[in-house]
Amino acid sequence: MSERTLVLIKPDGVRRGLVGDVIGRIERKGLKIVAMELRTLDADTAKAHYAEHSERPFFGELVEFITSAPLVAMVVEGPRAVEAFRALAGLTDPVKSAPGTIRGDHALEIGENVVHGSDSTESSAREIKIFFPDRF
Ligand code: DAT
Ligand code: MG
Repeated sequence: MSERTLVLIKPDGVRRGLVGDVIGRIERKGLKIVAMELRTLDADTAKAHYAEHSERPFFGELVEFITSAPLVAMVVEGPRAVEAFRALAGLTDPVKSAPGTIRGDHALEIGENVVHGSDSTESSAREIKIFFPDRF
């Protein structure tokens, strides 16, 4: 019944000191952090993670941004963890995202929306393998 999802606190979130806020929300919800690391991504890892967006016009900026400074990568576990974290995060566009969500409370720009959460269990399996190979 339990699922795993890949959560990233992106470089804007780390730079702005929002790591504690995001972790607090995950923990208060009852989800469990089962792996966590602060790291700066190389371009190949970033491109692999965002492969589904490789043809989009913003792909170059996306890779540049996500590799620009340290991020926090974690594996979060719990019942319906994928959907549960997406609900905590809010919508991709922070302005459309309800207050009370991470993006709704902390961001204004689509390109700097504080967190990533896998969008399905297929995506989470793929993404967890990129960030934490051999761990799960
Ligand atoms: P999400 O992060 O909500 O899963 P996504 O997978 O569609 O959203 O896009 C991945 C990231 O790419 C998103 O968090 C921010 C960036 N992005 C998406 N759409 C964008 C756009 N129209 N302009 C600039 N950046 C965009
Ligand atoms: Mg996505």
